[in-house]
Amino acid sequence: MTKLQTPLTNLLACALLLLGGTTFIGCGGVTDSTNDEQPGEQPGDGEGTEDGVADPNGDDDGDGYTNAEEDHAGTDPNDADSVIYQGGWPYNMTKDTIEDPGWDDTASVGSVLPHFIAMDQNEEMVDLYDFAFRGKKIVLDTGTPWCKPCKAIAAYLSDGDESHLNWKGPNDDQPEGPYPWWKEEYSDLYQMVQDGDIYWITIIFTEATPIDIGDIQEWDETYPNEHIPVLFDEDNELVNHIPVTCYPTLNILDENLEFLNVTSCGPFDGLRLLFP
Ligand SMILES: [Ca+2]
Ligand SMILES: [Ca+2]
Repeated sequence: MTKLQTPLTNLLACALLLLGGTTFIGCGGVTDSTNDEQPGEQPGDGEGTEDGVADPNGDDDGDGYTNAEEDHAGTDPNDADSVIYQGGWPYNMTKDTIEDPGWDDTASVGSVLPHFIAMDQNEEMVDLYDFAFRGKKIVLDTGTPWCKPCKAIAAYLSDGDESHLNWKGPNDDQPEGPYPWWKEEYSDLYQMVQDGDIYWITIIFTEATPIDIGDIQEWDETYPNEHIPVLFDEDNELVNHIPVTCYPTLNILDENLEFLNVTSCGPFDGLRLLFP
């Protein structure tokens, strides 16, 4: 491994990878070792209860977080500028009940995600345990800033235009068409993210060429979606836990943060799980 590897050589690492006879157009070579919908109940009417105590399930300042959530997190339930996450990501008042397995073991199907906390595009530390217990699948979308198919997915999720998922193969006679991992029946994916049916979390990590939070912010500005946190796995903590060896790669958690699949390479398994 060399830290002197350039983005150009990174690009050359993008390849056609054979996965059990299925061609995966992606990128490989991880070498480093090292809100949507409002959370909680419906907003209250701001009047509080008869005895003057705020309704815990209300949202007196209308910032998307309930009075109880704000009291729990230490933000001001009467100040809309005081929020738990600028991104509006969910908050989980019972996350302490999740038994953190730690980072010693690698992921397996049914194992619980270790307590992963990472910086988002707003430069806030986001706790993935805040996404638990909402009855929604949580997609861990891992990639690097220079990975072309990762960008294709991000572009599609930004505006819903499936043509972003087209690519042109290396052979002249190969027609342009969707990436081999994309199927027509997945076309509801964009709407599922927009409607908050699932949580989509993009995780950008370092592979050979060091990156910083500016790269995460640039990604979010290029492919904006107010429903998608873009997190910086600065120490490749999550990436090494799975471990991810090529990208884009999708791993899905259930609402209890248990891995429904453990995939090191490619979006095939994750997409199939989202559309059973
Ligand atoms: Ca509030
Ligand atoms: Ca507030």
